[in-house]
Amino acid sequence: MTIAGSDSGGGAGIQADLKTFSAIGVHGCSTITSVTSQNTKTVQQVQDLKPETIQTQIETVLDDIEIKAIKIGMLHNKKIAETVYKTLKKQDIYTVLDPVMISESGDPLVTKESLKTIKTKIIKISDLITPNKEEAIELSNKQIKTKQDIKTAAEKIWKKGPKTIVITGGHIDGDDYIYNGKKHQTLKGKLLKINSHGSGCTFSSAITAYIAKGNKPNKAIKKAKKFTTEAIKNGEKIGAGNIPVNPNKTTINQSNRYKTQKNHTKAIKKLKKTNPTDLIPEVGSNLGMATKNAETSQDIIAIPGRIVKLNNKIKPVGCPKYGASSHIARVITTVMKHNPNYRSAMNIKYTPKTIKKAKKQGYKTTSFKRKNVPQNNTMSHGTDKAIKNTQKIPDIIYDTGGHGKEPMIRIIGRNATETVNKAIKLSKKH
Ligand code: PXL
Repeated sequence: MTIAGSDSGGGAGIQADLKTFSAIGVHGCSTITSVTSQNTKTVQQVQDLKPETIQTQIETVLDDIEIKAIKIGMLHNKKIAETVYKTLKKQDIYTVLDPVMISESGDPLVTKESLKTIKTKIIKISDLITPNKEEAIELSNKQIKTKQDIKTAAEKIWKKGPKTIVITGGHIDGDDYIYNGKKHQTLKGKLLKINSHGSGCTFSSAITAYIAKGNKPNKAIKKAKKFTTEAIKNGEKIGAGNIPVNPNKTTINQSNRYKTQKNHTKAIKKLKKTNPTDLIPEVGSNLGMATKNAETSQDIIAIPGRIVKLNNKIKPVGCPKYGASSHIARVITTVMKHNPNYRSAMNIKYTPKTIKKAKKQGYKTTSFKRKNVPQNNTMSHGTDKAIKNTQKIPDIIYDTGGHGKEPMIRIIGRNATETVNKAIKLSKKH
């Protein structure tokens, strides 16, 4: 469960916490403390909920649902902080405190009086705390200028109650500093040059989720750092101000990669079963498929070492792998620039008869001449040139070769199985 404020801009607070919980695979409950009216630039208004409403949210959830860990975020006024303290102190649930003080836009998120309750009471009932540099200074009454200052501040905060202190390095050098009462540890990181929004909320709720899943604090912190780094990198500029983190994009990307791989594997299986060996050119063939929103060849799955003809059988040399091709990947990325729904291609042997057969079957064919495109990056230039002559994405882009270059047909499809089905229909055997 998260006990935090709502961010109408969807980047931080309750919204970031619940996205994080679901991305990590736990059921998230929420107690909303305040409703903020904000966008990527500013916090326009803060409406605090009544203390009773906060108390009943917590109690109603705890009364029925087995809460494994709690994260505390924004506690705007003293009454709210006191209520959370009073309601939670009877509990023995692992509690992570994100001692929120100021938003990324520079607006205050807690009153002076509330901060006092956080510093004296809320901190006492917290097992783990995740202050950034400024928050650590406030909590420890200690300036932070050197690495030794970070350690001293952590030790001072530890004395207030939490068993684990993580001073986050987003405003320092990207490393996180952990102290558990016995030893100091540095968790290496990279300082990202992104004005992100919601990273602190995401980090503390990721720790909470990993704790809820049974991880020890140190493991949970490590996993949460990795998770948060990805969420920051995946942020998208949706407004004029700070860039909200995206805790779910990695999961979605992984799911897209899995779906793409499944389709590609099915296509390769069909190719082996139907065995159209006459389609394999001298240099070998490859079948590629890109994920949705692919950006580089690393997002395109293909066969390492290509597909060859061996003992009259179609043989993929290696196992399907992302980033395994450069030629077919360049064809695909170029096609996708014209229409992102066409994410697959396969090169097959060129013969004039094959082109004739394709035309007879109603395939849309187009071609380029090697001598008319730059020698470097022929696949991209050639594909681009060929498509520019057409209204629709063609089924086939071919060229009749050049000095020392085998002529080639490239079949284009929306996915790998469609591409392979188009190819098989051109084989003499079918
Ligand atoms: O990042 C701290 C934070 C916490 N909670 C809410 C916020 C913010 C930052 O803007 O809006 C609701």
